[in-house]
Amino acid sequence: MALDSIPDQSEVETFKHAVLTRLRYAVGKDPADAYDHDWFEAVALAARKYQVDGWEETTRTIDRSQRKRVYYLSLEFLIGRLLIDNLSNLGLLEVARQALSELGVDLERIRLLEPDAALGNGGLGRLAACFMESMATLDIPAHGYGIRYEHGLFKQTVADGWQQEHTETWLDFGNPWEFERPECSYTIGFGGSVLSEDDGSGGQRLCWEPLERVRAVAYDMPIVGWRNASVNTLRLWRARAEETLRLDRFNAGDYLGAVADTVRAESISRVLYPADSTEAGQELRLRQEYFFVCASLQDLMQRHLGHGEEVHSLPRQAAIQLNDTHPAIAVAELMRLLVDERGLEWDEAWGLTVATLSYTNHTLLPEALESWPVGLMERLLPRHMQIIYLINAFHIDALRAKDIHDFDLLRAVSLIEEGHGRRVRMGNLAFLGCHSVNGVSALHTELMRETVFRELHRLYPNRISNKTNGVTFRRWLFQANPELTALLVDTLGEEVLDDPENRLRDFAAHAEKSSVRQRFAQQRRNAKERLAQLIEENLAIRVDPDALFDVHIKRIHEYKRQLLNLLHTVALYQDIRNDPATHRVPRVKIFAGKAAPSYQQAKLIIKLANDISRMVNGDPTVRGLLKVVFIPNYNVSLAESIIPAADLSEQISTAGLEASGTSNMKFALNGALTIGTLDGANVEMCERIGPDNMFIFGLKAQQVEARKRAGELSMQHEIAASPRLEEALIALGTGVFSPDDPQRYVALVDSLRYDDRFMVCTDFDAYWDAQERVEQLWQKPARWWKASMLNTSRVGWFSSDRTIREYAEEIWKVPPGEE
Ligand code: 26Q
Repeated sequence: MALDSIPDQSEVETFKHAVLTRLRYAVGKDPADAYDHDWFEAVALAARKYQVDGWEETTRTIDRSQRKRVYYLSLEFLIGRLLIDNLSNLGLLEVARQALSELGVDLERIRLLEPDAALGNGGLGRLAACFMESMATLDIPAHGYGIRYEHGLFKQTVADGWQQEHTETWLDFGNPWEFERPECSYTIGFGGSVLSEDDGSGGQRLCWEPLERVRAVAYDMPIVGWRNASVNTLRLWRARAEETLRLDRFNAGDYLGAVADTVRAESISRVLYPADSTEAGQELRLRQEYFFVCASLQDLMQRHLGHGEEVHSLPRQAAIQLNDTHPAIAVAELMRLLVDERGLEWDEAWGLTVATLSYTNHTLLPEALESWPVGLMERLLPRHMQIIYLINAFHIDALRAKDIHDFDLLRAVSLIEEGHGRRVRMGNLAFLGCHSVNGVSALHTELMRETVFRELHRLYPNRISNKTNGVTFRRWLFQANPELTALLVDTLGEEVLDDPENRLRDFAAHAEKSSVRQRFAQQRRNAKERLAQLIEENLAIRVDPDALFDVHIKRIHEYKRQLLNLLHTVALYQDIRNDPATHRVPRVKIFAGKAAPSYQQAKLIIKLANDISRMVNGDPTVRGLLKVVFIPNYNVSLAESIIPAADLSEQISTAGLEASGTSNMKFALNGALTIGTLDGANVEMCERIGPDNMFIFGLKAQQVEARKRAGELSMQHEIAASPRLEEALIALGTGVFSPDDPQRYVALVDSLRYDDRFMVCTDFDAYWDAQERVEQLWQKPARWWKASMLNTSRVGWFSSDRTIREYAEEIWKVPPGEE
């Protein structure tokens, strides 16, 4: 069914009935006194009924067929809103719209009442959500495992230009998509000691006696594939105390002590860590990691054995994918389960572990590589620490046996980092304990081989492979942009909905037709008008929908170089002031993104964006030519509104530092042109979209490396050679944008001048020139629209369906279902 086709009336009646029944019996309301939120809940519960029917069927079919299952372990699932996603994949979107309209309710209005489930920080979490949807669509029997955080990523507001964090409360009104499974719970141990006991046959067995025990309770969310394919499960764990009230303490009058253990236990699933790169190892984070790994492994082992299988067939029946090193403790935990609890020999257990597990790396930033202090590990997970030492010893012995004695090599591949304070390197643990290690774009994978895993890669040359990221087109095209989708269906036929990867290519032929081009331009104009309205409602700033919308939305990070864009904004502003007559392209610079609460420099960048915004928007001399907006509280829903309205997508990270990027793909899919460095997946996008349809600039990864090696981080030459840059830096440094505190950006400017780690100054001129090319093309609308349509037409390969097929065939060895 096309997204806008007319629904069958009997289906509409059935759905209406389903909604009314739920409104009455589950929500407890009569239509006459139902609030919008009551309607939202009733509709979600009605949709859920259809999901559950499919869910039972999927579960039964998979159980019967005994197909190999995929387990996707991730501390983050950035799912966003689910109502439209679910209705649309169930083929019920128009049915629901019609049914509700007959009941006098507007689906568009109630869909906004759903909280945006933000159980993730950014790219890695959103990738996990796209993958879950693609696996269901491709009929791959998959289970996602994670944590049911009570509070997702903080809500961001901006006060006087500064980021403020507020607790996020997505569960306040309950979650209609989840099923609590109190009967499905496991005990998770922490601390204590390791005892040696008789194994009953004359030998000794080591046995961990934890001091503290917490329960993990399952909450399941059904994940439905496109056209109602499979319905898979996302199982999130909630921490509960084993004993809610210590009656002994209570009776002794120690009321607080009686609940203290409960608070401590339940804090594990209280809140998502709001950092997207590792910070100094915090105990609670390690507890979260072990908690969900331990529960998930017990659960999948129980399912495996429950089906009459024995442990040895685990790798044949299960593939466990680790989303970054966050679940890497799984290596030691699976060994513990197999050796201590099932009595397997070490070598046999190791073979099974490696064959079952695989690991995806998402970062090369040295400060983001996860490691834990040995002391903390010993205290919290004493048996795991022993196992890690053993893995390390066997590993180093095996190398020595192969006559490898090179001290530097042995030090680099060790699981233990010896420095001031010994630490466990989770990346090396994951590399050794998994049969497959993958990067997320071609460039990133190549750099993994050359940098972080250089030595391990020499020892295991076949272990690393590349799986370039993708995004689900159901959410990022069909749902986010129904108007463009309708145009695609009208020009390419309904097949484009089922096979956009291949069908979109044919859209290129239509780029020549002026009627299609006009409609294409019109839908973009409508999206921009809607975004302009959103901006006006939220920020009371008026922007012109005919201006070029230049968009930079993502986590705020120095390597993502929002600063480079802000310097360009300042330079452009000064240029316009100096000579308004030479400027012909009205532009709106749109920024959005959250900074980790403890990342001071990132918070200062947000303040700078807001300072610049206030100054520029208030200056009558540039009015009409430049506007700057920072939209607060960037999340999945906001991305869905902004991306279809973007003309220019900023993907300008320092080359070599962005593992892949995924918003770059979403923008191109919706027809934005990319201004970007040759970094992450931009490289492969450029190969497919063509350099004429993107604006590529700046140092390449190797050049960045060469400069770092040469120690050329002082930027005096570059700055002296670029009067525009010098002028922009002077303006910032002298408080032109911060008259209330002229010193505010002095340190920031100094760091750009004397230690430009992210090469902002080096790339400035090249970026300026690329922006000039943008303006030249913008002034030739026919050429711009053509390039824009070619972007949509040529990004089909970046579908997460393609990515998942590669994982399934090359890593998991699961045959695709009958698509
Ligand atoms: C680790 C330990 C303690 C606290 C926090 C963390 C932590 C949390 C999240 C570390 C990293 C992250 C998230 C990383 C991330 O989102 N990486 C992005 O992954 C995308 C999907 O592969 C890529 O497209 C991006 O390039 C990459 O930056």
